[in-house]
Amino acid sequence: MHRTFETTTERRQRVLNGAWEFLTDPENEGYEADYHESFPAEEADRLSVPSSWNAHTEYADYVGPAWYRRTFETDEESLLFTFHGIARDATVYLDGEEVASHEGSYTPFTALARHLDAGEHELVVRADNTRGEATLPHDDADWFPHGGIHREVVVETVPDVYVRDLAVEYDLYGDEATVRAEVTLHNVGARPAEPDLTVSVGDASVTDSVTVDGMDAATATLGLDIEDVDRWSPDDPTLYDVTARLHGEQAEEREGDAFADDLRDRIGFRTVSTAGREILINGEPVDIAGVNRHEDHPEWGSAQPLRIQERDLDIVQRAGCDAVRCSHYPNHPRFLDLCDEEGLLVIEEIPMWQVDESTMVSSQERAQRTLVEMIERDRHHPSIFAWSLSNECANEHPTVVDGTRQLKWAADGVDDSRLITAASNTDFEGGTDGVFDVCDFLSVNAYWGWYRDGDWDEFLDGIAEEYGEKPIVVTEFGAGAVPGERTHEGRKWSESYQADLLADCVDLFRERDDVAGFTVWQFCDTLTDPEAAMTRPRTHNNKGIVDEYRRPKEAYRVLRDRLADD
Ligand code: ADA
Repeated sequence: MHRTFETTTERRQRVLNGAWEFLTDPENEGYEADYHESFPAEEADRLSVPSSWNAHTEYADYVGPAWYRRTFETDEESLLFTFHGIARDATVYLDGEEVASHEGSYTPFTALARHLDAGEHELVVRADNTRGEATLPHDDADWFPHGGIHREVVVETVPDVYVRDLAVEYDLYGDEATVRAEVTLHNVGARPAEPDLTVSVGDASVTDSVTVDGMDAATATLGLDIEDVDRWSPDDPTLYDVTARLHGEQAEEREGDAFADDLRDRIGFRTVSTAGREILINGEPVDIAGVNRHEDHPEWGSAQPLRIQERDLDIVQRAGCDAVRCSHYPNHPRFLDLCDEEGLLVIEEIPMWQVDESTMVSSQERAQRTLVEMIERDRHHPSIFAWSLSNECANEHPTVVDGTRQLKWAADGVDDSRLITAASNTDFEGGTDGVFDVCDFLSVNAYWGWYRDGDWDEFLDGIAEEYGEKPIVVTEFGAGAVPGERTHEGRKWSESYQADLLADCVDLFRERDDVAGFTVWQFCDTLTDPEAAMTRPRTHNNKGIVDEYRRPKEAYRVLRDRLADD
């Protein structure tokens, strides 16, 4: 499953995992109208879904378009397809007709096939992992451009009137909550419908009837009050089920034809705020001690089987960490479920990575779309306490500041219950950061002791002075260590150099009252863009505290020892 819990009880849900036919298309010969009939199945390979094709030795370096194909059987019914992640651009064809297209590897998109005939149908997906100047991320991003269907394809049987979306907001007063649930219904039938809609949160529920015209959508907002709320907190991560359920009989013409559909998610009640230099959850200060985590594994590429997600989280927690920065993109939704369950604190980011002034303009629309898609997908996760708008952009330029402010407005429009941040290396580069103004807390990336010599204390003093009374989180710091490189001298690229630097930094950050926390760069060694091979030994970013197979380096032990006494 793509989540850790059932998202529906009424719909028949299938995940189209397993082997799909696969063909690369280096010449970009494109799609012919009858490709679904002429797909050269005898030439096609078989590739597992979900996975990235680059995790298969034969396609390890392949960047370009490729085709996937499979068939499936269905009864006469309407099907809702959700593609949870295709890297990077995708076009989907059902029985030869284009039914969806989407840009961006890390956010989902859907396609609805209305009233399909019973029998066999064909799904063809064109995926292209080529990056360009204005794509997100752009073509200089240093993490590997994995391609393919790397997250689940979920197919659900939906009735004519179904719940298209459920968005829940709440206000908390002590142990009472006022909940507002905005539910969008879609009617793919010709006749108007008036189903009963019940929204439940834990044991509380409210019912109303909603009118939705034929071939139309309608949004209803239902409110309910919850008493004796058990708050979600890192120490006690209580979750509540929220369900939007359609039921009742159709009034006329379709006697006996009952509505039956549901969509389920989970929320946790908690507040997020700042006070002076502190980040507060439920009004209590939290010390953020975490890691940056890319979705990367030698056997799976950017795909994430449940076991890897569970194990990664276990390794993070065993180090004594309580936080994850999803660098640099929306993570798999099931990983966020695990973070909710375990009480982790999460910063989630969009892949606006090292963008200059002109790219801030040319990629603004894409960035806003990705941001809204991320927040709409993830707004119910209590573990996420901050949305990060960008990483290391040219924040000294007014154009970049303006572009980032527009992103903040876009985020606020969907969810204003979390903190906003943007990770900056501007001061490390010797400039002044205009984006910090837009942020609720300052996310600072710096590599003193690695790329450059310098004094961390002085640097942080400067930040604290320059940007006023806001919490500081050091969101990136660290050193590269080739796994197994152990030297008496402790030179760069050795595990001991990395471990010593990490120990000094962590001690310093924890001593300073103005630093609310840190996230180590990075959790595990990850594959980099081949272009970076000459500066990244093994074509990996070796700053992981565990290697790519999650074997601990000395830095992991040092971090665990440091955090153990908490
Ligand atoms: C930057 C960037 C990371 C990574 C890191 C490094 O800070 O945000 O994605 O590239 O540098 O290892 O140099």
